Amino acid sequence: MSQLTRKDFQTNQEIRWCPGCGDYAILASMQKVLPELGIAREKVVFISGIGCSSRFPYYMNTYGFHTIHGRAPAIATGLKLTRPDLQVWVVTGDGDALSIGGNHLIHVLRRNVDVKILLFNNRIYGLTKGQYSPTSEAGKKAKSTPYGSIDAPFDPIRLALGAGASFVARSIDVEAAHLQGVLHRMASHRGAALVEIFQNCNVFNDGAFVTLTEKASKARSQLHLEHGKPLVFEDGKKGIRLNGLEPEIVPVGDGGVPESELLVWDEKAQPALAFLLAGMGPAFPTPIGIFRAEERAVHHELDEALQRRVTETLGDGDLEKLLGTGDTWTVP
Ligand SMILES: Cc1ncc(C[n+]2csc(CCOP(=O)(O)OP(=O)(O)O)c2C)c(N)n1
Ligand code: SF4
Repeated sequence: MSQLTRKDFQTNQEIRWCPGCGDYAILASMQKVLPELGIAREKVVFISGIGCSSRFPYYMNTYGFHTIHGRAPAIATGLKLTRPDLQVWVVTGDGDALSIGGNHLIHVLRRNVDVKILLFNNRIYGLTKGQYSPTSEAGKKAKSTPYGSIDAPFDPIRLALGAGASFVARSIDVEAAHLQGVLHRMASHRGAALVEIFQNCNVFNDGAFVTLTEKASKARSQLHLEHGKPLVFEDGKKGIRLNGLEPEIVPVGDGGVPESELLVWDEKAQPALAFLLAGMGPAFPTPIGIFRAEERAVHHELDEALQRRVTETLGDGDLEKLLGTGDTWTVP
């Protein structure tokens, strides 16, 4: 197979995202990473639900399905079971994945289906023109909440950890190098891998992540999770220490605490710590990177093993016979 390039993954479709939308940067990162994986285009499939982000498969020169609202994980599960040789990516938005599709999302993670999920989180419904979403902050004024939302938002990272996801990460649309690094890790992970990507919807929720992306504030606002490294931010001047079960911000170095007192990140540790970091709250920097990466049994392999075991003891199945056993009756 000749070496593919980013261009090979672009299509001739007119891109129908608003100018300036964060989706463009995510698309560019994905198209940069795919040729580096060395997988044939016909072995790659993108499956989406409904939303602006879910238009993604049209812009990828691979196989793809633009499916129904919230149901991409179900379609991806079916595809992976019948064609385990394919690399299956799911593209979804915060509304698509966490509202109408919340149930499907938790089960694809629980089952550890070998799919890679890109969850574009712009904390708003983009396609339907600006209603609040399950990740919109309390008090959010939007088209559907003109006096402010009274709902507590939930955090996709905590939801994924709670569902037993074997790989959970967070990145940002405009942090290309970081996002591409996470995409590489997801591609090599065996099992369900989810990345929450903070994505700017410059039309209906502009600037939702501005403190994380602005040059002036990003060093104090982003906390990079790197396996085996102590948790430091603000150019190494501050760190995170655990005081019992409470994280605290401490100064590091001259006059501060020694680095040895800081929390050292372990993406393979039991998920309680990742859960704690994900919920640190607004007074803390926002963790970016891989919260959890764990090897555990993969859904389609468990299914294949089960089929082998049953066939060895009971022989090949016969669907007609199975349907005809037990109580059957004919409807006149
Ligand atoms: C069954 C059904 N209910 C509602 C809708 C309307 N709808 C389309 S997209 C969407 C939400 C999209 O928001 P999000 O997933 O955050 O994606 P974004 O557009 O922001 O990328 C909704 C409610 C629909 N298409 N189908
Ligand atoms: S509405 Fe928002 S999310 Fe949708 S294309 Fe426009 S900027 Fe992007």
